[in-house]
Amino acid sequence: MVETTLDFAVYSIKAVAHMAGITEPTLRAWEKRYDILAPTRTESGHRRYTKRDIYRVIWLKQRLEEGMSISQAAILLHTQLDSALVDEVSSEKPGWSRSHPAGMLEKGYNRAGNQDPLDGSTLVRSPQVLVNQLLTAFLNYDEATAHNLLAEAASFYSPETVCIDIIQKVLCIIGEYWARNEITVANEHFASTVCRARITAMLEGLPYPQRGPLVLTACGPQEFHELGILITTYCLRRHGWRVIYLGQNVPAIELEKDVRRLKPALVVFSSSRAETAHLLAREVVPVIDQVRTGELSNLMFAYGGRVFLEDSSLHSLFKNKLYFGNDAFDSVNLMEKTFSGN
Ligand code: B12
Repeated sequence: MVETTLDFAVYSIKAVAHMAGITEPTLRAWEKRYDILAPTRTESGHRRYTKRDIYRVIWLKQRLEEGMSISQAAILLHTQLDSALVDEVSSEKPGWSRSHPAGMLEKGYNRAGNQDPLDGSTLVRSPQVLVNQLLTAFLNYDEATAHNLLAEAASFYSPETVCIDIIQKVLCIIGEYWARNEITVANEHFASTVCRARITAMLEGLPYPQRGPLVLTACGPQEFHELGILITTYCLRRHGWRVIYLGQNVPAIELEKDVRRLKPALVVFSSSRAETAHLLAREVVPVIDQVRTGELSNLMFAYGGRVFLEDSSLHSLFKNKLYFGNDAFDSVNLMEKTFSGN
């Protein structure tokens, strides 16, 4: 970390408590239990904090005011970039910015924004604040708030920001909670179902192209993580490609029937786990290779998904196949490249 004035340890516990608006015993308890602050000590043993520490404490306090528990907030704090955190806390209204990102404000579509009483402009929550508040809503099974926050995100931010900086980010944190046994699978389901509804709404807002090469998108055998491929479907359709999404856990034998019937130019699969990447390579790839005759002789196979970022050795299972990019939005460029000239 670059040392800046943010890192000068000059503030006493009394000063920090005063500036952050919490008591000294609370501050000491947070320090001891949640490993969030590591003040230096003077020769006489008194704690000395940095400005960065103060931002952290204020940020934590804001999360508690939104309904998060201190243990949840402390975990979340460890996933925050310090720079984003400082921006969020120190902006004139914490976590809000004057923003017109998706062009909706020009159309007068500002129902989700708050009016700034000083100049009447619209204030929009930053993506990071939306992530934090969505997380709280998911942990509390607060469906109405979660839907409203996602609707707000979709009104003000680009699809890329909604899908990657908000949905993917909050679900990644949900996954960490699940992995640490701090939430149930049902809670994970709840969060992904709400996000799925938003992605589906985005998809439904697009026209259905009638012409051009057909693309089939799907999750292979035993793969139930579908949001990534749904977003890929959205991206391709938004760029005018004809895409049919076949769903989760598509068995190779069923795929063969659909491929023979629909005669796509390309089939695209997503894998989130090594196990399903192996199944995809072992069961689906041979089917595609086998049907590639006659009218289907140019049929292509593409793959993607989070597991390939985690373990690049898995690419070797898909020799001569197309890797469609690290995130769903990459797929568009690869698609253009692959089919340019068609
Ligand atoms: C929601 C979720 C579920 C839901 C899925 C519901 C649904 N309808 O999709 C349910 C509850 C079913 C589930 C089940 C399981 N899950 Co789960 N799940 C998640 C979670 C929290 C979010 C996944 C998600 O939707 N992310 C949001 C999307 C948008 O992100 P994404 O998938 O990464 O996609 C992006 C990119 O990867 C890329 N991309 C994805 N696909 C494709 C395809 C192409 C072609 C391209 C170009 C790009 C691309 O583009 C997207 C946008 O950028 C993750 C945590 C995480 N870190 O992802 C765990 C996680 C993936 N699950 C995990 C596990 C272990 C499981 C289970 C085995 C156990 C369990 N939790 O019950 C089962 C297995 C089910 C199965 N057989 O598939 C682990 C996987 C660990 C590993 N490496 O093996 C994770 C990482 C949780 C963790 N931290 O341990 N899960």
